[in-house]
Amino acid sequence: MRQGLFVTIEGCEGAGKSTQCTLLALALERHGYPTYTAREPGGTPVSEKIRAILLDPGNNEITPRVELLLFLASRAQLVHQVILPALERGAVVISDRFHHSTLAYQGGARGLGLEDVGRVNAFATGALLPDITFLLDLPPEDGFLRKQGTTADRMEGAGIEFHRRVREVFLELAERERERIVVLDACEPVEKIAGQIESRVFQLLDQRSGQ
Ligand code: T5A
Repeated sequence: MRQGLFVTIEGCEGAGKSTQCTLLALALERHGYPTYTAREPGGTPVSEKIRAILLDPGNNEITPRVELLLFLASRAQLVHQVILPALERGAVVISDRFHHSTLAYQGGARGLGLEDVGRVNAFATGALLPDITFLLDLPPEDGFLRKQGTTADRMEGAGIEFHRRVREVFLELAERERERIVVLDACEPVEKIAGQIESRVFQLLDQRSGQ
């Protein structure tokens, strides 16, 4: 039975997701909450091998459907090997990206369709959904500026129009799921964003312990 809290952090390239996942985990651990942090794609030995295939810029023959299925294969392994057991133990699980990324990148920007992608994702995850999602929003150009000097992976090399579409779909999803997705301005200072995320997560944990 699921008892923990499942938090996901989403956004375009360089939005600050990894930074905020780390800060949230540290804050939770300081308060004594058992915490597990995962990244997507990846997070298990098998999923990390799939990540390497997906991000290798040399794999330019991968078709959109194969890309989708590889992201979901990585996620299925992560969910069943790590996330569900951690939630059952009562941990707070923080995932650096989850299904909203698949909807935005593969469903929207690659054109596979939100409904079809949503259905295959539900099959892969057993319909696991986050309790809350933080969408770190910023123009993709600004995210790429932050990553200047690093080598672009296969997804980053998809072009600026692709990444603009990703951002648009993230914002559309946030409109549709106002009860689950909190949109935060990723241009704000790191500490301010961290404070916003922490206060919402601790509020949810307090609500649960009061039940
Ligand atoms: N993908 C993933 C799909 O297409 N479908 C899917 O289903 C999934 C799960 C993953 C790729 O796969 C795609 C999306 C991606 O293209 P990745 O390497 O994990 O690849 O890429 P990202 O998740 O985008 O990770 P990044 O490292 O690019 O970005 P982050 O984690 O958002 O940013 P972060 O925290 O590393 O910060 C980047 C830089 O900005 C600074 C940091 O110090 C760092 O230098 N920074 C800030 N600077 C100013 N103000 C702030 N508020 C800042 N916050 C961070």
